[in-house]
Parts: sequence; structure tokens; C-alpha cells
Amino acid sequence: MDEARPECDTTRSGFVALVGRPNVGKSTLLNALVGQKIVATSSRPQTTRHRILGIVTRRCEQLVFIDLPGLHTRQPHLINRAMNTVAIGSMQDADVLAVMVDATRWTPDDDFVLQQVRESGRPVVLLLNKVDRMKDRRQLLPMIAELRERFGTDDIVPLSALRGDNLQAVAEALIRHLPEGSFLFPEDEVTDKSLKFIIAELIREKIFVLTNREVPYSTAVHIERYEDRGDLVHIDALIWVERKSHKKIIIGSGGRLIKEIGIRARQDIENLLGKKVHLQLWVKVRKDWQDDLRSLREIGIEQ
Ligand SMILES: Nc1nc2c(ncn2[C@@H]2O[C@H](COP(=O)(O)OP(=O)(O)OP(=O)(O)O)[C@@H](O)[C@H]2O)c(=O)[nH]1
Ligand SMILES: [Mg+2]
Repeated sequence: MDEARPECDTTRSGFVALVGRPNVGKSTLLNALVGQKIVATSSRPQTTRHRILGIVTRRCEQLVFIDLPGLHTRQPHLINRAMNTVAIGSMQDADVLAVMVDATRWTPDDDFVLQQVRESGRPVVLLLNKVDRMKDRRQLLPMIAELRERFGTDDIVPLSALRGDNLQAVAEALIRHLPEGSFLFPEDEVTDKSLKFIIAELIREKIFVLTNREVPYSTAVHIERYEDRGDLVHIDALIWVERKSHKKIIIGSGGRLIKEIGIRARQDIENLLGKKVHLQLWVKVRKDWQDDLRSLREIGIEQ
């Protein structure tokens, strides 16, 4: 019995690594389980760049999710290799892997995921996401049978992270793999990252949603000032871009695009803080930062 929780016969807690190729819905699931938007999601692959903890505390269990960059085989920049290294390394820290696949698409990157999962030797719960998009639900059973063979696990949960369908079953399946023990984090904590980090991610998410091709990947966001003046928070954020041409695109004609990024980001930040926010965005060219180790360290991506 945990002395801090006399109502529980046993308490369980541990780490769950969210593993999968880019764009399968790992971060969407994390936000849904935590019940708050703490990580960026978008329809573009490689939205997540950092290892971010999302903590879900229930009455007698605490699941500490590790949201990770999607594993990918095309790695044109240092940042891509660093993201994969972080993801593969983090699998070893987990009590169980929540391996996510997309019910509507299997790609060569999924084969890479399968290989890494097998090599890790960690216990696996397979999450079959986006079932809301399946045209024919009768395909679900044969698909589950095939995945059972491939991943060598009977723990397979179909779900829709976007709609919030079957999240309870996801949590239950993962909890069975967690060791007995006291909670690892205070019960009101939802992440290990600072408020500044989350704010930078919310801004970066808007850039991912509102720009195309190589432009979102050329950007990183750094919070230069965070000043809480009681009922109003002043935030200055700097957006790095790799090229002058990208700067022009981010600003947009007559400053329209940067204004839109600011409006959307401010709404999310106000929701997060529960306060009014004054957000000022700046854009600066930082040539080839995706291949510069020092820049990667500055935004917290370590190899
Ligand atoms: N239809 C549908 N779309 C989903 C579902 N879950 C996530 N998505 C969408 O899939 C896209 C990718 O979601 P993310 O959560 O950013 O994916 P991710 O796996 O974290 O991707 P990376 O960070 O790039 O590795 C977004 O457009 C989501 O809205 C789902 O259950 N159903
Ligand atoms: Mg993600």
C-alpha cells in the first residue's frame, strides 16, 4: 500500500514511450490523454522535434508519457539524425512502448519503426490509430491479426486520438505493463518542460499549419521575453528562418501571415495561461541552423 494513497491497494507508475513514424498521431494522443494542449500537432510529418513528457495522473496510477519525434528514414539534415537518435535512445528508458501505426497507411518508415521496436526488446502495446478514417471497418480484424504477427504482441488497441475514442482502453492496456511503485511526479504536474518551451511550441505549431514545403522546417522559435504583469503577460518571440526568402514568406504580403500566426498562437497561449497575452513576433535569418550543432543545442535538441 502506498502511504500517500491509502485508498489504493497498490499504486503503479512508469514511463511510456510514444513510438511511431511521423504523422501517425502520437502528439494528438498525448494532448487528449493529458486533457490539455501541451505539444504541437499538425498534418505535416516531423512536427515533434523534442522529447517531451506528458504526465497523466489517475487515482492509483501515474503514466508518464514520453512524446518523441517520429522515426524516419530520409534524413537530409543533422536535425533529422538528432531527432531519430533521441527517439531510439528514449525507447530504452521506457517501461513499455506505445507503438502507434495509422490504420489507413503503412509506409517504409513503419518498417523502420518495426525494426527499431524489435531491436529494443521492450514490451509493446500497439495502438492502431485513425480508425475513424477507415473506409471499411471489416478490415479491422484482419489488420489486427497481421499486426499481431508483425509486432509479436496481443496487446493491440484500435482508437481515434482525434475523436478521443477508446482512450480508456489505451490507458488500461499500458498500465498493465507499469511496475508497482509510488508516483514519480507531483499529481498536478502535466509536463517536464517549462512554460516558455510550451509557448514556443504553440507558436511553431501555427507556422507548421500556415506555411508550406520547406518553410516550416526552416523555422525554430525562441522566447526572448516573458513578463507577467498580473492580468497581462508580455511575450516576445523570435522566429529563426534559414533563408531570407523564408523570412519574406513568414511575414507575408503586408505582414498578413505573421499577423495570422500571432493571432492563432495568442489564443492558444491565453487558453494555457488563463490570462490575456500581448504577443510580439520577430523574424531573423539564421543560416543553415538545421545543420549547426550549436543552434540545435540552443533550442534543446541534443544528439
Ligand atoms: N482522422 C484522424 N486524424 C488524426 C487522428 N490522430 C491524429 N490525427 C491527425 O494526424 C496528423 C498528425 O498528428 P500528430 O499528433 O501531429 O502526429 P505525430 O505522430 O505526433 O507526428 P510527428 O510529431 O511528426 O512524429 C494531425 O493532422 C492530426 O490531427 C485520428 O485519430 N484520426
Ligand atoms: Mg508529434
